[in-house]
Amino acid sequence: MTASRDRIAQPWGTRTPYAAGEQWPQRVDQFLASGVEPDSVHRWVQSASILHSNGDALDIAVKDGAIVGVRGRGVDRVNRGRLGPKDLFGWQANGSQDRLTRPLIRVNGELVETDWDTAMDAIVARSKELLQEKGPSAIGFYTSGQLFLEEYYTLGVIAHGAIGTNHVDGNTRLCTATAAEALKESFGCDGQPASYTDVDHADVIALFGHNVAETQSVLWSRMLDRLAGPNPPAIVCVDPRPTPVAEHAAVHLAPLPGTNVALMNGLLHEIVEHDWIDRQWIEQHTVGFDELRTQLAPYTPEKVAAICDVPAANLREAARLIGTAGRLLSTVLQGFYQSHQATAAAVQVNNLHLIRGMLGKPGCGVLQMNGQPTAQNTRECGADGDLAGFRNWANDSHIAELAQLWNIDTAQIPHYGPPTHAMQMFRYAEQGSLKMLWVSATNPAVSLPELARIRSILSQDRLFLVVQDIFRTETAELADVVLPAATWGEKTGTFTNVDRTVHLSDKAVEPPGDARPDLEIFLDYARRMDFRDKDDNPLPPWHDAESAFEAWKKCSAGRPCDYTGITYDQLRGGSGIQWPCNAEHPGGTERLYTDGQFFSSPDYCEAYGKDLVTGAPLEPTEYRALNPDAKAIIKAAEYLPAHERPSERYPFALITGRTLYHFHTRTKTGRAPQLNAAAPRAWVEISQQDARAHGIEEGDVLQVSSPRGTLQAQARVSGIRPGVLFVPFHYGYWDTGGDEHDRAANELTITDWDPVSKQPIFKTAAAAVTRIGAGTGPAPAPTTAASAPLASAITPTSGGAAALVTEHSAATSEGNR
Ligand SMILES: Nc1nc2c(c(=O)[nH]1)N[C@H]1C(S)=C(S)[C@@H](COP(=O)(O)OP(=O)(O)OC[C@H]3O[C@@H](n4cnc5c(=O)[nH]c(N)nc54)[C@H](O)[C@@H]3O)O[C@H]1N2
Ligand SMILES: Nc1nc2c(c(=O)[nH]1)N[C@H]1C(S)=C(S)[C@@H](COP(=O)(O)OP(=O)(O)OC[C@H]3O[C@@H](n4cnc5c(=O)[nH]c(N)nc54)[C@H](O)[C@@H]3O)O[C@H]1N2
Ligand SMILES: [Mo]
Repeated sequence: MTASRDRIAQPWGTRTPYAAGEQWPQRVDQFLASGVEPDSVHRWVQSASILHSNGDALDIAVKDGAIVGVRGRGVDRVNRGRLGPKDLFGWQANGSQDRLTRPLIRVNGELVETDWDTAMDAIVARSKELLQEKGPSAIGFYTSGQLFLEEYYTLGVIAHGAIGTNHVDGNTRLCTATAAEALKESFGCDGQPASYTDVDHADVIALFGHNVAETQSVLWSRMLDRLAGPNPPAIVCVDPRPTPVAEHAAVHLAPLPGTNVALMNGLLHEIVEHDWIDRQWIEQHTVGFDELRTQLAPYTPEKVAAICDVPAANLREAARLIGTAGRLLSTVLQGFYQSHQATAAAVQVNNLHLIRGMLGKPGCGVLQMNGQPTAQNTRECGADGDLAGFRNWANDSHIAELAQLWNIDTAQIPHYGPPTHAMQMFRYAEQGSLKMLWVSATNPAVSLPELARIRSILSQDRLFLVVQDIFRTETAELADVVLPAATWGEKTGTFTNVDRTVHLSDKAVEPPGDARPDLEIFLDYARRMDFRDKDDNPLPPWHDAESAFEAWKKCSAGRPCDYTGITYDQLRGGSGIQWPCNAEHPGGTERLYTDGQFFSSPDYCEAYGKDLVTGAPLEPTEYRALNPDAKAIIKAAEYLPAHERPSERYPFALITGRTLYHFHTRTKTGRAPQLNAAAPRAWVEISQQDARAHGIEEGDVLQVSSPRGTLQAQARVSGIRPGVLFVPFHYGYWDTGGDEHDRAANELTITDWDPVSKQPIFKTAAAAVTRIGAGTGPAPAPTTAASAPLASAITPTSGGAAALVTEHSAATSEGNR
């Protein structure tokens, strides 16, 4: 059956219901530019989506050397052909007239066009000068979760190996540092235990601070199809906003922001009290349960209800569902990772599974979610404050392995302390010890907290700032040298989604002008710097994407993220493949920890762990004493109130986050007409109760202020819980024509981070709101999801004929939700 749907109005498309244990039916979504007939497409080139972490496999339609559309890949295990709105429409940004096509260099205060030799020679001259005068610690790299595996591994080898700086991190610090840390704390190593196929088997799915409907919309379609089929799962939702997940939940807990640890301790308390635990599994496979039980004692439902401001009865009901589930799947994302006590809270979700023995079986597992499409690879390849192959910086034999692989001296790889985290790198730049910062594929002038401070750091004369992007972003405007990159569709490489599925993305078209793939840029830098290994061979020795991938395979051999069984050829044609994939598991691995064995032995583990409250690292000897036999680690944490709480002057809790139609700082989605029209400007979500108390109506212009700054936007009176304001963080000022900063959420956010994962806190701050005046109509916020208005007279969000998408499936039932 073939249907045509406005996929701005109906983001999740047509339902294809299925029952527990069945395979998710295929539905192939296709969108082509207007006027392009399917049979006029010249080539379909294999890839996967790059605007979230789901890894939806797709083919890129090419006609006359240009991208003209996309089609989902029905054979793929991840999406079975489906695509989300950003996947369907976002590719149009590639063809934007305002792509960067030539390098830029600052001359007399202005950025002017130049050639590659001039741009690269300026970077090389500054690098050499700094290395000679100040040493490697004067140079830092701030990269992304949006490049390809081959690019991260190359950057990691250049930074950690050839230069020897410890200052290498990614925007993944803002994104999934807590996911990685929570996995290390509980299982001794990064790597997702679960698989997306667990959605097909679960009978309870619990989502913790995760608005999957808007942020991994195809994964939500999978859950919706289970909900529409026989014996559907019960959904538990923990989120202060009325997300689509909350609407479909059997229990929705809407805690005060920043109280997640109290809430989790409350759930665990009930589960232990009722003995809904698997004692034998705990005994055989874990350490630390007794400390947990002691820690939980005070967290009675009544006490927790008071801290979180949720009804005690709902807490009990959520605990009962989770505690009695036969097959429990949990997901965790930014409502935990970017909130107060991030790692401590995320680890308590792992604990739910450890005390119930719910791991490594169909329908049982934890997804400590990723956000960005390639964040998993930033972590695996050591471009973000981890070391390549999930190696442990505090284990000398792991450093020796890397030195041998890279054929350099062990002493050349910095490991005197943990790799520097992003917020600390910006602090070093502020203080002046970091003198050159190379930013690739991220836009910190909009995405970091407390933007007034970030602007002042990045604009300093004494900081040499290199920005490698595809557009002239707010950050590029502050650079000394801007390098024009080729992007997805214009270069080849691999990347790995949340559930360890590796996809290949092939080059479909030529990049615009002189733009070059990020991999080529990094390798060109290495050649011009003349980096060498011990035998005087070029370092890194590889020369293109496939040779970089082959080198990475050697680095991954024997580690949890083992890619040795994967080749580019195997990734072409069929479905993506889940790592580990090696001689023992030639077809890949669906679930980790099926045998209750963990990657946590003291000699093998990625990290020795930290104190969940203070972040103090454990000594190797302490870890060995705690966990000699490679078990999973149950770690308890007490709840502590957030540093910045609502006060008389700033009476609201401010949270920030996403909408379905935009990706981050909108450099791509703001240039896709259907997506931009669906959410053209920023807004502020406020509850009806608070709106009434402040004389605010839908569409009124508000000023929101925090101790850091202010912004102005129209009010959306929504079902958000009272006492909380929500602002989307997508809106910078590249497209306002001016330099006014007062619409970016990060003007308001606080410079503070989780002590364990060092992830900045974007979801716990205090703010005040003032009504400035009436607006011209309702807020420019979508009506389809969490930002839906309470007022019914507002025109629903729609993309009209321009957003019609073809959906092809064997059998479907009608309806969007
Ligand atoms: N459409 C879209 N999709 C995306 C992205 C995008 O920009 N746009 N970005 C991708 C990336 S990089 C990421 S990291 C993911 C993020 O995906 P999500 O984490 O799902 O998205 P967010 O909107 O940041 O936050 C999720 C929810 O956390 C809730 N929340 C806020 N504070 C708290 C709290 O203290 N406790 C609890 N329990 N909940 C809280 C918010 O109400 C919000 O609904 O999305 C990915 N997918
Ligand atoms: N207040 C608040 N702030 C947040 C968050 C929040 O929830 N609230 N979320 C945080 C999270 S989870 C994230 S992931 C970050 C995201 O923050 P950023 O990473 O700053 O956001 P993006 O807009 O994705 O920036 C990516 C940049 O890379 C460029 N680019 C795209 N493709 C390529 C390529 O192939 N090569 C190169 N060289 N460049 C490319 C894009 O044009 C864009 O400028 O924001 C964080 N900041
Ligand atoms: Mo993210």
